[in-house]
Amino acid sequence: MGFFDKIKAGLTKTREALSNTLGAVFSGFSKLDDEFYEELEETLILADLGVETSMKATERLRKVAKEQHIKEPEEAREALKEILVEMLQVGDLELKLDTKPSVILVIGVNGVGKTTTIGKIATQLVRQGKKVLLVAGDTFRAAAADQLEVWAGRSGADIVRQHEGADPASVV
Ligand SMILES: Nc1nc2c(ncn2[C@@H]2O[C@H](COP(=O)(O)OP(=O)(O)O)[C@@H](O)[C@H]2O)c(=O)[nH]1
Ligand SMILES: [Mg+2]
Repeated sequence: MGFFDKIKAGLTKTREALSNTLGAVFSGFSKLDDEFYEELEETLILADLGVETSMKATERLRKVAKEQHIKEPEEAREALKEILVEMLQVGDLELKLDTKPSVILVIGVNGVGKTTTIGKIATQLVRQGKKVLLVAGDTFRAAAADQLEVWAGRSGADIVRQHEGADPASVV
């Protein structure tokens, strides 16, 4: 499987959830009223697009529909497609790993997907033949390091961890 096919396959669940529920929104309304936009925004959020992106996309659709005199939900579907594609153009996101060693610091509030993302990145880098070391700098909860250890096992990366409450700097 090629790189883009892999990404496509990986996104199958998201894509299916999105197209099923979005389809229902567009076919469930006969006109583009406030209720339609509310339902659309909620559907985008539930399909994992993020609150901010969902709100932005819905606002843009309102604007485009007004400017282009779009009245039918079916036409709006095409307009939304263009809006979402445009919003996906976020520039160069490539990881720059030219230095040896390269360090990726992952930070973020609880539950946003740091550990899962670390697992995914580690898997890709290991597959590229790189030597990957996960470092469990979050020593606040023992479970955080346990979870990272599971991902190290899955991805084939090495791991450095310490006991709960250890000085994160000492682990790093
Ligand atoms: N829907 C969805 N769930 C995710 C995604 N990434 C992580 N999760 C889930 O979100 C929850 C928190 O993820 P985790 O990686 O532990 O977040 P962390 O606290 O930032 O380390 C877990 O149940 C993950 O399975 C994602 O891209 N989409
Ligand atoms: Mg975590």
